[in-house]
Amino acid sequence: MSTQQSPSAEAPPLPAPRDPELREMANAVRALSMDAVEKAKSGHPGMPMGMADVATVLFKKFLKFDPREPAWPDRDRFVLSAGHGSMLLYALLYLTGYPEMTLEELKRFRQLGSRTAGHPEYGHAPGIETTTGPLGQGLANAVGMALAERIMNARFGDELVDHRTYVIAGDGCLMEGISHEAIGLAGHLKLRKLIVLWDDNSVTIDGPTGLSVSDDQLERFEAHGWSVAAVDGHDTDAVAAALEVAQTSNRPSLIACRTTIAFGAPTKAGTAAAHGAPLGAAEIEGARKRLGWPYPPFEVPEAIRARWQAVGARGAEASRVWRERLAEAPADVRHEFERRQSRELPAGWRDALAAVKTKFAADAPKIATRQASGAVLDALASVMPELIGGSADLTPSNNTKAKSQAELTPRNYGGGYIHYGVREHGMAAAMNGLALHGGVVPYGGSFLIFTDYCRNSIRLSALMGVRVIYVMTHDSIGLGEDGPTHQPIEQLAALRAIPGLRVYRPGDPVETAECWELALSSPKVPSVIALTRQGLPTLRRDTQENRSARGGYVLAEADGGPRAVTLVATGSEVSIAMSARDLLTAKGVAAAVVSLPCWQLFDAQDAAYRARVLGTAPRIGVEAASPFGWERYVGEAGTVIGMRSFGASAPAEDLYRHFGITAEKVAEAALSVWRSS
Ligand SMILES: Cc1ncc(C[n+]2csc(CCOP(=O)(O)OP(=O)(O)O)c2C)c(N)n1
Repeated sequence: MSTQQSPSAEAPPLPAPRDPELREMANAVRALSMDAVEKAKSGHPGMPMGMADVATVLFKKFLKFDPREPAWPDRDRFVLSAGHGSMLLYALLYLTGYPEMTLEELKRFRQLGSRTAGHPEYGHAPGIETTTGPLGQGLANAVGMALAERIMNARFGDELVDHRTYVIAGDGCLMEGISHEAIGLAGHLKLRKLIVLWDDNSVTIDGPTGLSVSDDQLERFEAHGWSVAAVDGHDTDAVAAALEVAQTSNRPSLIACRTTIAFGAPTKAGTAAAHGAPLGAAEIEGARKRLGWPYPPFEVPEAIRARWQAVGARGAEASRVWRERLAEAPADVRHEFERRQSRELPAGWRDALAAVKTKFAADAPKIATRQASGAVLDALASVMPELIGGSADLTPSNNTKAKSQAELTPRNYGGGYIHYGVREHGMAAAMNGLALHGGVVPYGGSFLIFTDYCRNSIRLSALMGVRVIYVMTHDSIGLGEDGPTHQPIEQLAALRAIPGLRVYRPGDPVETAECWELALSSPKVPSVIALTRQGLPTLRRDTQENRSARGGYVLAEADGGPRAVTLVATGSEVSIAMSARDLLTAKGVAAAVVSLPCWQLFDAQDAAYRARVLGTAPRIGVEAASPFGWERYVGEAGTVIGMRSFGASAPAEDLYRHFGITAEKVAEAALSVWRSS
């Protein structure tokens, strides 16, 4: 007989719960979480076990949702920002009866093709409101969701839009820099229907939080204009009381919930050991004993299941009544609401855009593409009420504010323009939240160089497939005197490497209008539109077809004979290529110019089209950026006129000359390639 003590014998008994029924419900979440992580042999049991009591109170008493109508527009949003605790969310969705979150899915936790991915992924199952995992992102998405609610409420009123956004965030979320931007923005905008439940368990991966952080989170949030409260996260009455108070606050609310990570586990509770690894059979057995959960893995007794199902059924009546209200709303209001929910754009937007494009082609202005973009926005904003613009404090540089757009402020959520402040990352993550919420189409500006500051949010736009439009100006050394800290070099290549993201770099005003049309017309695709600071000539005078839609096209075919050389360029370098073509033509060398405003769209064309555009003559790539990636268009041995170092501080024209990105240099390179071909 073994003399080894079982873990439960060593651990003190758990204090009696405030409400045994709620504790049993929470224990169902705990057991499913430990079992799923154990079966997957990977995952994070600690956080779901620690926050099970808090989540049970939230779902049972507060959250407005209806598993049978998971897309109900007026549902409360629940965001699990601490995405590593994904089993908490999956268990809740299963227990409350989301039809697609079956027990089988819980058993397939973290397996290929399951809905129960390692971290919650938007689109895998209804009820997963956003993709979380990179800490802090969910919290910052939630700011966008809560803001979208206020925007839609300003337009459609309490009858149709009146819901809250709840977040569970961990120590990690609050340590990440993005949380600073997010909570500052939420406090400033007085997003009173945003409620954050902080899993205040004082444990991260490395050990106790005392190893790395001594922030007073309550004072911190308070300083940002939030209401704050601190409760024992295992005292369900206290959690409920704090949530009750938060409902009435006129500011966003933080509730610090003091919890024990892996609550119930006999030896690992309260320690980092429970954070991110299966508990192991003995520890699970001990936890079952301590929690008073004698049931086999993945089994929830009928009585407890029934209690959870009642929670899931609680919102059905409210959702039915809401649908009735929508049906009874005046037809124009209902149609507008439904149109915006369906992500369909209003009649007239393409005409408005076509009018600007036609004017560009007729007037042939020499303007920066950021100015052209500004003119496009002026035309669109008045016909697209869902367009919500903004900039991270570069409004006059990004040309992102349309003349008709009023400022969005806590006193006017009906405004269409957000001053995000110097918060690129917060802006990008909030835009993801705006897009995910629905009813609005967000775009926001900064300098292209600062896409590095918000890259993870851009990546998540692409991973989730949401229509967020990043208007990124000052897209090369062409920005001039601000110098190498501001001049993007590798950013285009880095953005093009993100799967599913469309990176547009229009070469003139007409292409700028075309790229905007493309970005808006794809409801499940995020876009970066890279725009110049410097003026560019209008190259395109034809407007019938959106030629940018194929990603690349022959802007100017070779004159007087078959192509001797093809110059392939993007953005501001298309006009340089056109001038080089003139120089080459004068020397009797027939050069074609291909404009390539969107690599992703060009790569998606059939091989015959791409071959026709690129031709068989030697090719030169021209782009004032890192040549990384250009080999696919010019060949392994091909020539790229680009940037092989950081830039420098000087007027733009001097820089172009200094770095050899001129029509003369392009023509020279073309001649040498042609001669040796
Ligand atoms: C941006 C980011 N950095 C690092 C990680 C890796 N990571 C996952 S969980 C975690 C610790 C989080 O601690 P906490 O929020 O307290 O969660 P708990 O230990 O309570 O589960 C870290 C560093 C991550 N997911 N995202």
